[in-house]
Amino acid sequence: MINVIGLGYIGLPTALMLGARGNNVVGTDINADRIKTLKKGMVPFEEKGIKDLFEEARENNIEFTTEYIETDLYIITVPTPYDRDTKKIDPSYIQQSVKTALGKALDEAIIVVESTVSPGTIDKYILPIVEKAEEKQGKTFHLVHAPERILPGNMVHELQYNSRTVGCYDQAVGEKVKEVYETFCESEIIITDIRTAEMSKVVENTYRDINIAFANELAQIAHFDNLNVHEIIRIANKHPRVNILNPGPGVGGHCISVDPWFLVGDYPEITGLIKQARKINDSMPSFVLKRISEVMEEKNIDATRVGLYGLTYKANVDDIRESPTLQLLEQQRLHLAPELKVYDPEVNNFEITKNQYEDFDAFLENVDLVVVMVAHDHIKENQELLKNKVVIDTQNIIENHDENNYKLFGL
Ligand code: SAJ
Repeated sequence: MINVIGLGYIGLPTALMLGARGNNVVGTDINADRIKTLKKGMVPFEEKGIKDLFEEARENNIEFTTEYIETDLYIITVPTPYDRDTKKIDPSYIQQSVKTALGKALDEAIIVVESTVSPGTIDKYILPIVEKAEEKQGKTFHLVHAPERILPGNMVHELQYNSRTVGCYDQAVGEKVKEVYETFCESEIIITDIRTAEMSKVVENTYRDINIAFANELAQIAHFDNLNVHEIIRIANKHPRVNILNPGPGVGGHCISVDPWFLVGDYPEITGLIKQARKINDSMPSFVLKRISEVMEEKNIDATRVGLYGLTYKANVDDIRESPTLQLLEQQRLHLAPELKVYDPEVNNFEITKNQYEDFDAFLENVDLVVVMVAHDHIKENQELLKNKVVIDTQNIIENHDENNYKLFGL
């Protein structure tokens, strides 16, 4: 029996996938409302393919509860919050779940931590808890770190086809965990030590942050010199060894904008590049704000007639954590400015910002300048509705603007 602890964006798809592939799974979450929703067979968030996966897992009798169960395999997928000022992670959720699991665990049980942690966390904050429990209970427990590696928006597919890393202290334990992951993972599963597993996970997200920062810096350079950054990138990417990413209004989500700080925090003297990349990406919402004020001035538009399209941190998801739009609104608040109007078709909570619209038509009626912050399919499919608007397209998705007479500005 596998007990998956923490049924959020990562834990729920993981539990469902394990269940769907014939494992006995119990999913545990401290949030009683979430458990109630799951017991009714409802998925608490949108994700491609998750409903079908849920059905398959239910056919295999997956269970949900607020309790930890007595078993020999726990998979911990609780969040790792971080302090916004010190950038240090707060391992307390992981510590608490490991402690509770150890209170129930059978002798020789394996505890797999999937949550992303800053390198060194397992040795420093989790291992001592396990050793203490072993001593107290006279049992043996095993710790494994198998960082999750799935892209929100494509989780079900990536769970199955992405390669995985299993970090362990003991090769035989790693092999056992690998066998479990092999029930659903069709790609390579690499066994390594715990510190290498921790570091490689953080490095993956840092790599992406640095590459996005390069694209964003190019956008700022191109704007300074009145050049089209997208055309420059399109041409440069024809080179066989060049693959520049897309500039945008910033980097959001709970991964790429967070993990690089772990390295900066731990190695402050030797992470100049990583820190600079973070700074560039964090500067993008302010850059967009500056672009808005330039265009308002040029087109003689009042701030009350400016609307931001998109609140989520990326296209076609409903997750708003650390989103560039929220960062931009935060900048506005710091300057004591009234918040701009906002609309997002993916977001069902209408209390996120003050001037948030539920209805796209009403939003359009009330704005003259639309700033496309997120490349949702919805706006790609409805772009003719922007015809009589001035548009700042931070995502480079509005097409044929000349024919349709858009007054279009880029980043
Ligand atoms: N972005 C750009 N330009 C680009 C690509 C992305 O501005 O060319 C922005 C997005 O709009 C978004 C942010 O970057 O705001 C991050 O989006 P993303 O889709 O690149 O990644 P995440 O944060 O959703 O998920 C990442 C993934 N990591 C990598 O691709 C290395 C995922 O595989 C990880 O599992 C996840 O972080 C995690 O949990 O760590």
